[in-house]
Amino acid sequence: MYVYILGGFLGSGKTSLLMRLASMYIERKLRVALLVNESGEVGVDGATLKAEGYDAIELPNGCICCSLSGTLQNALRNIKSDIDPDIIIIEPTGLALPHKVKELVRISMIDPDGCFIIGIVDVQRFDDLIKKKGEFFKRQMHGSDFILVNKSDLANPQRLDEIKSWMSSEFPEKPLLSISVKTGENLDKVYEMMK
Ligand SMILES: Nc1nc2c(ncn2[C@@H]2O[C@H](COP(=O)(O)OP(=O)(O)OP(=O)(O)O)[C@@H](O)[C@H]2O)c(=O)[nH]1
Ligand SMILES: [Mg+2]
Repeated sequence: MYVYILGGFLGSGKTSLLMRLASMYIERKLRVALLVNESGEVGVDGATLKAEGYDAIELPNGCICCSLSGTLQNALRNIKSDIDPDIIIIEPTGLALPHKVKELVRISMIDPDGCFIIGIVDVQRFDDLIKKKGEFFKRQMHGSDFILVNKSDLANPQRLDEIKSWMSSEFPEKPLLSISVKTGENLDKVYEMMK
């Protein structure tokens, strides 16, 4: 069993990607469990600091496969014992720090074969995010095993290159790929990276 955590700011495309990946796994007859942590927070300008103190994740009632579980760790243990999927994909809120989620996975004792963080960057709001929440953004990306620059359909090639250069100078060791969940660009490559 492999666990993937989708890290990325509010609106970066986590849920969209989660659904596309889930259907790719299902098409290939793999069992996938999704854990989504709704933020319920809209217009959360001042909430970034609050998110930095995130210790545990409370799952919403609408949690896809574990509506009885109150916490991420319980949910993970229940998923493992009840479903035992090939893949678990977790979407924390856009204000969570994914490396903290990874730590929760580690101490939950579900003992996955691997646990990876996928960082998602929003092309459309890139400048704004860097300007207003640059430090938080970097902390969010810091723990990623690879980084996806999403919404490539909304940027011209030059702009896309600028963003990718910025990301690779900031995170030189991390694999980087531009994708569009909307058009499907490079999603097959993402799938390959995840196996
Ligand atoms: N043009 C374009 N829009 C996209 C793409 N991916 C996602 N979106 C749109 O971006 C918006 C936010 O996408 P979500 O998948 O809800 O993003 P999220 O990260 O789950 O958002 P939160 O859970 O609120 O943090 C939606 O309107 C999506 O349709 C893409 O590749 N291109
Ligand atoms: Mg979402």
